[in-house]
Amino acid sequence: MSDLAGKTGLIVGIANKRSIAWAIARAASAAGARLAVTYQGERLEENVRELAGDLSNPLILPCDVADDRQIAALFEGIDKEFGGLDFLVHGVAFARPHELSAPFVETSREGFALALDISAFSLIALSRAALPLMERRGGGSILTLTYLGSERVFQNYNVMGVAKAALEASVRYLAADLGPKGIRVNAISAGPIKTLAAAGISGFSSILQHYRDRAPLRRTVDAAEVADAAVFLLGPSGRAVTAEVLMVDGGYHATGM
Ligand code: 0WD
Repeated sequence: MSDLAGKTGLIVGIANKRSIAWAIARAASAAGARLAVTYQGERLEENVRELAGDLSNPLILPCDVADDRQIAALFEGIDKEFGGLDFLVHGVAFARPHELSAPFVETSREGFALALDISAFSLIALSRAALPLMERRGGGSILTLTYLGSERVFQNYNVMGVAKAALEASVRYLAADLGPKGIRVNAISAGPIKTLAAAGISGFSSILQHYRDRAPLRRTVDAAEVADAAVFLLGPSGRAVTAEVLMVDGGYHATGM
């Protein structure tokens, strides 16, 4: 595949080799893109640097999406090196353990604000910072990752479900705002995949089994399958698609009884 040949992209949300954002980075790189990848703090720097060794000529920069100065510095660095940006992948989410284990009614004000800030507002902040760089390229494609917990109740997903609902609404509002500039904004709603973030949700294995039992394809999905759909949305094949939440979940979302 060379759908992304000559394009430059930014991938935010790589924690380790299981991260969905990493699968997307690999697929985008294989499709010909040159990438900037970020790490959140020193804790993840080594992981990300090691993984990025597989990419061709990557730009590796820090970015904690809770910090406006780091966002500004990130885009300065990208501007300097790439002189513009064709696509952005947002694969970031966070909720405190308390909010993922206590009954939902016990959600704290701070825990709610933090989950919504990191998991939803950050898409707006990154899109705003990417805007001038994408305008310089005559358009762009922005992609985030969401989950069906935005619409339906999954045990222990709690405040993250609320954050994903806000994220999906943000996709639509950003798409309306940026569409006239040729910038598309979409989300992939992935089926459950065992990653670091997923490990924070107790009972996650039983969610996986439920998908194996009930999804029309009778299996779970893997990160490489999500990445293939991402390359479609990021590249020219997806050029007429915006404001969309694409389900990549083996069809689970369509099931009732
Ligand atoms: O089943 C799953 N794994 C699904 C994940 C199903 C459907 C959607 N998703 C979503 C997640 O909600 C998230 O938005 O996909 C996205 C990527 O998640 P992932 O690949 O499952 O998880 P992980 O590999 O942990 O990457 C998320 C990363 C963080 O990792 P940890 O686990 O260390 O918090 O988001 C990053 C961090 O690297 N992150 C941040 N990055 C910058 N600034 C921040 C932050 N403040 N907080 C978290």
